[in-house]
Amino acid sequence: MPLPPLWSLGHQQSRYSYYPDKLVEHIADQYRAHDLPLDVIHLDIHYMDGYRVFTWDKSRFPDPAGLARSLAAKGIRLVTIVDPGVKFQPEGGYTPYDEGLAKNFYLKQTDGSVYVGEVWPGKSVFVDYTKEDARRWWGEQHRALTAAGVAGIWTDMNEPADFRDPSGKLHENIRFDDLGQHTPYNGLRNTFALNMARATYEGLQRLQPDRRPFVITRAGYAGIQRYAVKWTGDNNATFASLSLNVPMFASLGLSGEAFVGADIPGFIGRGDGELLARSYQIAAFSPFFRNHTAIDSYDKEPWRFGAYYEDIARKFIKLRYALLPFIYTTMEEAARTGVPLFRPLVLNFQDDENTATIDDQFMVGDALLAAPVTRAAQREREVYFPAGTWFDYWSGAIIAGGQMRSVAVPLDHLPLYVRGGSIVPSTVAMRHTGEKPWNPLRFDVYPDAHGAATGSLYEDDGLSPAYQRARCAAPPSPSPTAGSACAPRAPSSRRRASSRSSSTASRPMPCSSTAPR
Ligand code: NBV
Repeated sequence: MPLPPLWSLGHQQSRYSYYPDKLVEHIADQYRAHDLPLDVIHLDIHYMDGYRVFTWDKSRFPDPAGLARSLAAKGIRLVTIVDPGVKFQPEGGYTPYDEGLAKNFYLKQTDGSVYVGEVWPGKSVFVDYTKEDARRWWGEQHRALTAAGVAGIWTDMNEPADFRDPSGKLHENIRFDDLGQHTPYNGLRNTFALNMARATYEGLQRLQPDRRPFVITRAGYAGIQRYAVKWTGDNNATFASLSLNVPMFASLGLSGEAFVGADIPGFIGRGDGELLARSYQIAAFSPFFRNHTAIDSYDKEPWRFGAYYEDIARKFIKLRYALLPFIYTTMEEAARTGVPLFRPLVLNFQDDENTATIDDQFMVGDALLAAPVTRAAQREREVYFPAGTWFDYWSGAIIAGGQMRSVAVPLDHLPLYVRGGSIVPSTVAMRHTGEKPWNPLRFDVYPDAHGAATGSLYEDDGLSPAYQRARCAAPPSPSPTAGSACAPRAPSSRRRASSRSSSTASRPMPCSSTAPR
């Protein structure tokens, strides 16, 4: 996957759907008033004029650019949903439909006619993204959104969903152009979302060459990570659904999709404060970090559940922001190597057979081990510690590895441990990722049994694709000198540090924040 913009690792809020613009402003203001960090608000399908993609409903959003500017002043970006179904409007008046038709870009049937399905706008047509010029054209359409200041695109319904004939029988007549091979629909359907995401990603690259694109997708195919972040779709607001997070994120990560996440605390159904608290404890470490809810569902912003639960959500949202130096560094590793941020234990401890079946604990990078709670009313759980030395993240207490332990899990507590031998960079929580540089920058050193520890810090502008030019040609130097693998003035830098102490400390030893910046 490409390195994402730093802001896309921040906390995000969505609803099906926030409108009008005043409500969006209100949500942003509530976030700030409640001292809850937030980087993004998502606009779901009701921002469009009659669900016509690449339009704005002018009564709900009379001045989208003004809204984006006002949110930007609060450090919040806008992401808008874009569905593949283009409203079938033969009577005219909808330019994207007319243009796509004139250019012969829509999926056709064996008799040469355009396939007309049905999605939110009613009768709809679908772009044949196997055509390069159609992909380019689709990408260009996003100008209607980026020109208004939209920072990212959320592609949905891209299986593609079609209400006309859920059996798929009618689709048997559809042919993809597929470089003139006219491949039957079923032969390429699974690549529809991949090619749509590619069209979107490359379109954003062309429209905003100085920005890293941010695209979210529901559907995908091998290679989707090159273009889009995967969220796991319409989950239930239940503990049963929450318990799937760890196995799903870990499996997606092992499949090359390192940037993944699920709707917090769940899309369908009500969910309660306890579920919200436990959801945030996992989501704080899932790369994509978004609260979202269904159209007919209860509001699920953290303050809707009462102060007690809101406080727990805040604690974990702030933990996420404080750990961003570590998380961003590990995402850079994922972009460079494919090794994900969110890992099953078996990835880090491949020689430990006990880890092979653990799907209710996870590693965050190489350093952190989390053992979340995914059952209602659970106040104690077993945690497995692979061999080595472990530090309780909260108390600093040392735990010997190679054992199973029972730990107390009050609702405000996530069992979180640091592997001895790690150096974890962190900063202070902020209202949004762009509020200020990571200053103070803190390095917590957790020695192994020999008193040694290593860790990395990756920094760049967080926004532009300049990192691709500046990426170090050589792998990071294992020497303790910071920044030795990159030229000092390069726009990005990865520093690797080691530390060796003569004794094993009973508490992590915070280094000073005076690292050269
Ligand atoms: O666009 C509306 C929803 C969206 O909120 C959700 O996140 C998607 O997974 N969308 C599905 C279509 C309707 C679902 C009932």
